[in-house]
Amino acid sequence: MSPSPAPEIGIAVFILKDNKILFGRRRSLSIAAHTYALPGGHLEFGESFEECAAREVKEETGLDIKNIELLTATNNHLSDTVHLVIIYMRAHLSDPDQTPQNIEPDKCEGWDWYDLNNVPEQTFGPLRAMLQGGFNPFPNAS
Ligand code: 8DG
Ligand code: MG
Ligand code: MG
Repeated sequence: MSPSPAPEIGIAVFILKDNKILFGRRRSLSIAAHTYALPGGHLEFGESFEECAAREVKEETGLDIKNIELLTATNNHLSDTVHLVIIYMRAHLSDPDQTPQNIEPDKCEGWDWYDLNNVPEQTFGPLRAMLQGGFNPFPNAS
């Protein structure tokens, strides 16, 4: 008998710069192909959420981040075989002059900053639902 599928734990990071958020368009080999998503990845054994956020952001964009904070989590049972627990974090650039690099071009088409009021239409499903529901990752959000 094959083992039951287990939930995946993903960390997704809102990197905030002025009033903008960093998004990248995912390539076809990944889950949620062609959608725009936040930098992030899977929590590794023994890692804290903050360590995972800093590691994935560095691996995917080359950026160093600070003020890494937990925002919220969503529980997404998307199909018979896909169950994602997504932990959303927020962070700022350690050096505001840093620019994102596309370090994993096989996974991502490239990174760009988007205004909260003008995020790409084709956003990763659970993230889109959150943003359309009025979720605001900025610290001064009312
Ligand atoms: P890894 O192999 O480097 O550990 O992971 P990855 O290749 O970077 O993983 P990922 O697909 O980018 O993200 C991990 C999980 O999180 C994956 O099941 C998809 C899910 N996920 C969301 N929303 C978002 C999001 O906005 N950004 C990212 N990166 N992943 C997200 O549900
Ligand atoms: Mg990754
Ligand atoms: Mg990733």
